[in-house]
Amino acid sequence: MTEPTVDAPGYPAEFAERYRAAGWWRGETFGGMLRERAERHPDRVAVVDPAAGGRRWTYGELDARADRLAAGFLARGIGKGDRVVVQLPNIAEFFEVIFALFRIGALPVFALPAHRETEIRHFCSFTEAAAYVVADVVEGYDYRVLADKVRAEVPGLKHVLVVGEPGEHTALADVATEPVTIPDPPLPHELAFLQLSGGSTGVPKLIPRTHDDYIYSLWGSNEICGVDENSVYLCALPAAHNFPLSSPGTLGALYAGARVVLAPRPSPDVAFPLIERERVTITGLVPPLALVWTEAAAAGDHDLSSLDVLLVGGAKFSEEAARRVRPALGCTLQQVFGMAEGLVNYTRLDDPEETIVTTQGRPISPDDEIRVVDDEDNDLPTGGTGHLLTRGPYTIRGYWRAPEHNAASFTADGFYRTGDVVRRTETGHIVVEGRAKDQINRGGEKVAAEEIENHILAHPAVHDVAVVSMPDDYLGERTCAYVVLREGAGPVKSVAVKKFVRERGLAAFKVPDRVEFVAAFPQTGIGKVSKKDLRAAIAAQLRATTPKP
Ligand code: AMP
Ligand code: DBH
Repeated sequence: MTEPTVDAPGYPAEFAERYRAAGWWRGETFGGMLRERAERHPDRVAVVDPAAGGRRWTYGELDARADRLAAGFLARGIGKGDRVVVQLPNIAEFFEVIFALFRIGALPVFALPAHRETEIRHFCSFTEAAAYVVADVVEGYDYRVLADKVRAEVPGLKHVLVVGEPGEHTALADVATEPVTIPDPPLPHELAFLQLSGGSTGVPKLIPRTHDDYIYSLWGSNEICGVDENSVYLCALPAAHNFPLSSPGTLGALYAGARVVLAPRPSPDVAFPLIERERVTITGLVPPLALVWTEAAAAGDHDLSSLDVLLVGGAKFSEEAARRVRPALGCTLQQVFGMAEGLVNYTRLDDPEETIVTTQGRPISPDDEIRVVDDEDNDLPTGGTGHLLTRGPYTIRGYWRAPEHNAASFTADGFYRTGDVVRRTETGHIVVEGRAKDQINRGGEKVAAEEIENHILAHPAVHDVAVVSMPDDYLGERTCAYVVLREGAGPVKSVAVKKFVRERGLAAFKVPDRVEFVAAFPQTGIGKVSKKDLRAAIAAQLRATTPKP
């Protein structure tokens, strides 16, 4: 095995050699890539941040800022291999911070702005983070208060760095110093960062990505999505999420020497004026937002004619909604079915419209190995519906510090068990048919049933709980918690259960949308809770109570 780290399985040497020989792994690092672009075109705009009165950082400026902040991190004792939890909104400093960390070989851990105390505490303690980076107040929420709590609970966390007013903590602006020579810069095959998995287990797992493998997913995506130096990518989703980060995302755009425009929010009232003003050519959305944009575009108040490509992914995009994109927005729809663990599929820009609206695309790489198997891992013939397993030049071989999960999530020969149920067409396009993992996909936001069940079980009146998905017109799915109360427990209201989960300090999207109280759960033949029956029950109940349009 090559050794990206002792903490996670690397790519076996024979595969690493193959991926290098094929030209997928180019031997670049993120730090080196930004330097090269900055030297080539220092005055080209890299990042447009309409917040903070509107800032435009050139490649030269971003590069210089990353250098200064890298030196500041080193001066504070943050160095190669150290983990730094980064929880920032869509602001220019996000890139300054991550490129500074990339440069010194410290590993960003990509938290989302929605995460709260429980998740951040876990990220900081599990990764033994040296630092936690936040912005002061975003959308009315004070992240310094969150940082206070986390710091009190995670003694090893030495630094809290704040973009803006630092309060009790350290201002990020005070960290940067004169650039220094980096003592031990990261190598291309080494880890670059830890990405989060939507997960299906009690706590979110961390995904170790290398410079080589991730950079391949960037330029591979750029070629497929038509991103070049003239592109303008609008980052409408949370920047730290794998989709807007890499498919082809902000990092793909920076790799191409293109321009990144940051949207503080993805709603049409914010995004459409930015598209018009900055002549945005490409962006990515989850299905619920794509629906909202399609409807809002009909009003015609903004000139969206610069938009060439709209990527939609993160959750299944219905065929019906997909058909409306081109007429409404005047751009090509590109479906993307990806995962932070690696594999990313795209419909191609020149695919027939039928393929674009009815499939979730095909892999980036000729070296992406795809298997569709039955419950016993037997390969199915083309067209058969089964479990998707994958292995390839940018798909991890194991989660970070999770040997027991790895045994279940990967085959002995290194295929990742995606948990998705798919079929493949004759053209090699993948159609997502369902899911075998115990997860709810709330319009692209993943909720691991077990994680929420554990929190609800902590409620003193709760005897047992099962969290399942229920169909939803807007999000595709929402969460429903079926609860069995303890014998003799007084009546509990569903709002009380929701409040209980919220107060445990979880991201709002994990609070159950609905709580149903039952006397007992339906069982499978072998006496396990039948989630299939619970899903059917709530779906039937919703059908019976929602009036037909
Ligand atoms: P994660 O592993 O948290 O990065 O989430 C990736 C998962 O999101 C995939 O395994 C799928 O379950 C789901 N997903 C992503 N894109 C799509 C899509 N276009 N259609 C259906 N499911 C998707
Ligand atoms: O859902 C995802 O995680 C996802 C979707 C589209 C992703 O990671 C990606 C593209 O890269």
